[in-house]
Amino acid sequence: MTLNVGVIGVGMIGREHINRLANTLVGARVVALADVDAKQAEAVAAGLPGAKVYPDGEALIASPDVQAVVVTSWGPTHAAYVLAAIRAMKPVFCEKPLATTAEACLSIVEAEIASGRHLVQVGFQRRYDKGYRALKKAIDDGAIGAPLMIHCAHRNPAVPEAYVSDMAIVDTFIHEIDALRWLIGDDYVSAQVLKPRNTKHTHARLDDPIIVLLATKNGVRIDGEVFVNCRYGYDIRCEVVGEEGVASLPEPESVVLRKEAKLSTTIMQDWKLRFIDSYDVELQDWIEAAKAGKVNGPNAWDGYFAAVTADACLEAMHHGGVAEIKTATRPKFYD
Ligand code: NAD
Ligand code: ISE
Repeated sequence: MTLNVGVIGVGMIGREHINRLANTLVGARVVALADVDAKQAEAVAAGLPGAKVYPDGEALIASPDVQAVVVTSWGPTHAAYVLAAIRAMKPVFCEKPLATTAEACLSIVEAEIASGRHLVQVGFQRRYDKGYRALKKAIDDGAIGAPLMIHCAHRNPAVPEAYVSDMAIVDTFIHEIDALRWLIGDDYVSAQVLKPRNTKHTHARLDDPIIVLLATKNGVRIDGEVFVNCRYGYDIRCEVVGEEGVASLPEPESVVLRKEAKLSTTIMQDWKLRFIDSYDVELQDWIEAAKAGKVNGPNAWDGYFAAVTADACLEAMHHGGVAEIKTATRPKFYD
């Protein structure tokens, strides 16, 4: 069976996902598009035989031609579309964030439980990255003993003026928030944010770099650097220190050059290329799971947990000190 997918939001990541659904992956076709920028939606539909443009996301979700929904519109619009998809009992893949407030995420959790079906997946693609999966396997196999500390970094070469301090948490570090919790199977209890001296490459509304400190229920301590004007490349680093050894995220594959008395490899510049394989695997897995009426990837509870953690990081960043991370009790539905 081919899954008929409707995509809401045909911006940057929306077009990337449409392209992989239409040309790279198997088992799905894009039959419907919606975007507040109708012209843009029409332009994308022109390259997709049989795809229809709907006047808004709600109409797309309600259409009997649409069996499953991908939400790639702006973050503040996600919650309403995800709730509408749940009401229509249609599987929905929502790019991060699930919603821009923890309360809205919790209302999605409650609606999904009330529907009695697992319908919601959140776009935390690092769980599908080959390197992160190998790292998790090493930890789960006991290769380094019990984890004690994680040192990680999320570096981008540069960001535009529109990128402001909060985005370092809610757009950027949010990936670490989800990936690290999944990596070690442990929940966070507190957050703190340190601000080193700013790089001269930042602007007035962005503190860059920052260091986020997280503590987990089992006492693991995490330090995560977010440095979005590092200049040299897009660089994701993660080192887990355990009782018996240390496990590190592998570097992306790159040819090693020996030339002019130097040994060198290339560092990627673009996050889309760094995670291209994980986006493919993530959406292929979602297609299969949606057909089987399951959710294998990050679910609504994970989206909620990430939102509560991000809120605590923001509180710590704005007011200093250590912010407690307190969530609702995890419902059995998500066991
Ligand atoms: P974008 O601005 O390029 O595209 C967003 C699109 O949504 C635009 O075309 C806009 O017109 C449309 N839109 C806005 N409001 C809408 C509404 N109410 N209904 C329908 N369409 C609407 O943004 P983007 O970079 O593609 O990001 C989209 C989402 O994907 C964000 O939530 C972002 O955080 C997430 N994202 C995730 C990753 C990842 O690595 N997982 C990477 C980039 C972006
Ligand atoms: C961007 O918003 C993303 O979601 C990318 O996956 C991330 O790695 C990048 O640094 C963010 O800015």
